[in-house]
Amino acid sequence: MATVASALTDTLSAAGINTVFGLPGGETVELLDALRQRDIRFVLAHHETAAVFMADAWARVCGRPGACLTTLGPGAANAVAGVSHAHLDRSPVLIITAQKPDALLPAYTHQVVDLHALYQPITKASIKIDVSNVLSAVPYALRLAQSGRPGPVHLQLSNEDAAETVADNSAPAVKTLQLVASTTTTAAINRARSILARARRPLILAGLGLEPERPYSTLRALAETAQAPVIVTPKAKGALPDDHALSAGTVGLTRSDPVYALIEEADCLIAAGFDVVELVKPWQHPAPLIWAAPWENRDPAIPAAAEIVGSLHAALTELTRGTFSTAPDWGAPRVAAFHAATRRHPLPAPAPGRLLPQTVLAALRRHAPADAFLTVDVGSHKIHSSLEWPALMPNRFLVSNGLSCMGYAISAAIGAALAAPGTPAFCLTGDAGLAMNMGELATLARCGVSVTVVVLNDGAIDLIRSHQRQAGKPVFGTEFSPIHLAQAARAFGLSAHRVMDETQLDAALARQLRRAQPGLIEVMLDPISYPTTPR
Ligand SMILES: Cc1ncc(C[n+]2csc(CCOP(=O)(O)OP(=O)(O)O)c2C)c(N)n1
Ligand SMILES: [Mg+2]
Repeated sequence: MATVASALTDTLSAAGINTVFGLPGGETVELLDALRQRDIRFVLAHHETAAVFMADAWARVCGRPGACLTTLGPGAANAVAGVSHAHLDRSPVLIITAQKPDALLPAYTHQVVDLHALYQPITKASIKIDVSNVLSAVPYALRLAQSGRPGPVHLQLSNEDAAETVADNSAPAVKTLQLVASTTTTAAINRARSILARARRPLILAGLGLEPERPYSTLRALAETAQAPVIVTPKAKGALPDDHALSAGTVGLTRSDPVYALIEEADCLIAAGFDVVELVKPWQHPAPLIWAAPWENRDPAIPAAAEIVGSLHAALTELTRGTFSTAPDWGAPRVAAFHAATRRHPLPAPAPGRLLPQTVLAALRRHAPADAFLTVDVGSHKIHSSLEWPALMPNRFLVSNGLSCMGYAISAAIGAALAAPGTPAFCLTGDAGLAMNMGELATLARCGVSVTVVVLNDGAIDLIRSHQRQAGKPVFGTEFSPIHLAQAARAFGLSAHRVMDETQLDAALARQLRRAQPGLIEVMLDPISYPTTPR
């Protein structure tokens, strides 16, 4: 006899969800047991938000929704930062929480928080599951999470409801999901083509909306046909490989990213899956903008001269068929000149026994195979690596950028490595970001996947200290007693080394790649050369 719990897990399984991340409570034992019976791998995390980050990265790598499981009140509350990340980073994650059954309420209040109220603003829907709707609501939630602009969906299920018997035990097959509603009109395409036909300096902005369609070859064809430089947001890094002649760089890290100079020069902007949630300043550029995305231009709307809503692949293909009058000194020659002009000045010498962030990034690029994952946390190191990491493949640079939530990178590396066994993953994190989610080092050791955590020990929340210095204020509340992170990692069962020069770093990275086991490299960092450090 199927129960509500087994009907739910059957639907997850039919949708290709073979891994669920979470931290259960007493109110989730029915569902947990249904996962076991269905052979769905359950990855026990040490914090609920970490579980959501893992599910997000797993979803991103697999190209299908991720799922995580928490208990009611405290577990669901702990997951809120993770779900906010899935919301602002547009990630299709099902967050399944427990709750007390309606029959016990309102007399029973222990651990009861109104979870619909808590999750409604940060999810596409918050749905109570029981015997009456489990067969329809779960497939609907999966479809909703992926459609239009993707995002998280909350399912709430009590242990008592989970044990109820479902009359019809045949869970409906999840139909081929229609991910984007194609409402593209010929008029919109014609308008866009006529703007492009007049443009002398067209430029493409590619953002997180390339997911889940991944129209990378179409994007490249349009860029090459139009001779349009391509600027990506951090979440789209690698959509056009950074060694391509039209790859101009990354936007969205600071208010004065170098690529804003090119955006100012452009006389036509093609916004492909571009979501201003990734920018740290309001969008204010006068050049006519062609909007192409699987969702409407709202939330917030940016001024657009033409709007193509629907399949990005179809939109970019239609645009490529237009005519172009790009100036000969634009495109690849302009990108080459731009890179030459923005190349970094000579770097300062680091303090003895310390490495510069640029040395770390260059060593990582030397050692990491082109298809390796790099997950990056939030802080000065994120700004630096988002701007300067040469991404050679799409979907390999994973970052929290809509929410920009610390603690993301270690969990995302675990989720990505579980989704793509055999592909090495590197996690670049600040010391404060790692300390925030340190328990996941134990999850990493237990999972045994090939993740190398590279933690930058500068004893500071450096990005905030830089903001203080830029504001001319004394350093206050932004430094902490250094943690011996290699020692801490060993306590969690990881192989770990502290490195103090480039030779030691090279040796440690080479060792990690040979081992193909989880490990940690603690880099003693001198943050003096970060682009965010005031000069
Ligand atoms: C959960 C969360 N809390 C606070 C912040 C604000 N914040 C952004 S960067 C940062 C500093 C991070 O320090 P660390 O991880 O050591 O990285 P570093 O800046 O030193 O490279 C802080 C506190 C945030 N983004 N997320
Ligand atoms: Mg730090």
